[in-house]
Amino acid sequence: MGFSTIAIHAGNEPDPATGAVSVPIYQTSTYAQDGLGRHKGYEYARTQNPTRTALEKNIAALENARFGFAFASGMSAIDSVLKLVKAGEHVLLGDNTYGGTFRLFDRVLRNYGVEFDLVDSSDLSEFENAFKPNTKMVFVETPTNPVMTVTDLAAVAELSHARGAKVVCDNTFMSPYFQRPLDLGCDIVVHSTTKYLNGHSDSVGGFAALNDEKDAEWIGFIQNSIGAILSPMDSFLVLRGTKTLAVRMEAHDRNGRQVANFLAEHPRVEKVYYPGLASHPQHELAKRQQSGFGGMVAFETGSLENAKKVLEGVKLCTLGESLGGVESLISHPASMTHASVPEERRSQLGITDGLVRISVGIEDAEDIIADLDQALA
Ligand code: P1T
Repeated sequence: MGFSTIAIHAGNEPDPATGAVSVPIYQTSTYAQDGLGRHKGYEYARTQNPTRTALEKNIAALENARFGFAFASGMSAIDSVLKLVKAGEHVLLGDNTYGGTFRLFDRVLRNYGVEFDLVDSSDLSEFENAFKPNTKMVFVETPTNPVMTVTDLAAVAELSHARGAKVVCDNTFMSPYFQRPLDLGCDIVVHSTTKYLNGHSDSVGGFAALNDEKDAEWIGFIQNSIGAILSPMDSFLVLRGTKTLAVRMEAHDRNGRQVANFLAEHPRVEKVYYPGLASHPQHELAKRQQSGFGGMVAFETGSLENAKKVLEGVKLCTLGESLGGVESLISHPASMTHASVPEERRSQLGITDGLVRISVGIEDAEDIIADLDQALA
């Protein structure tokens, strides 16, 4: 079956009680049991909820995964997956990730004895040399937030598996519509559903999908033990969102390409980060590994002052954190999403004070471009 058919139907069976075509919001904390130890498969809503179950089946199918778990946020999904790593074990973390992911390793997991090193996972020889005997996991984002560096997932999976490490890929920027990391050899895929999967900037959530039964059992156990579950209402919203994922991603991609091309030709823009541009150093890899380039574009304005003029000069684009919604959002990674990354690291990565990031929405492209044009002027 095709992607859109799966998106609309997987997990979305009519409600057995009423025939409701949309999976209802089962807003309940518990379920009546028929007798001691006799129930309909639902005991307590931290453990199971039918709305969440429907979403878990849906996104797992989109990622071509056997198992899926919906969490309260992208960060709680990532944290729960990291619970596969024990104290004294080592993780290779891509050197450019969402700032919150870096912060989780640096400020939280470190306290629990999880060792990690940052590695440029787009440089396979550096990557290969970074393994240690106790490396159990590799965690990468591709393309990265915000400088859009691409990692060759099949090559990283092969290198990692040969050294006994599992590969986790944060697929938030591409969504399963443009990239399916498990098909490329990764072990686990994570998402902030807050972004493209929900797509309407009205829910915070996260997801983990995988094929290994033993790891899935553990992640399910962690989900229930820690309780960072996605609520019934949010599960409903994301389930509604994924039905239109294909059409939205096509529109984000169309607009993303146009905005990137416009910025690349603009005299006030020093550099554009977008894997869809032929000038992107990993354009060929992106073309091979992704079926589109999406709507995330970052560009260098040269200074904080210039960035501020653009960020405060836009009228249609909204200044704010987050991404992946239907409306265009514009942000300043250095002071917003990546403020927890030390300044020295930020400047090595290109997250300068002059860097501006746009989550290109699905408004009419000419209106987004006109807005950026007047702000740049
Ligand atoms: O915000 P939350 O749902 O917890 O997701 C965290 C997260 C994980 N992974 C990636 C790639 C992300 O971009 C994010 C969140 N990012 C933003 C809020 C942002 O504006 O970049």
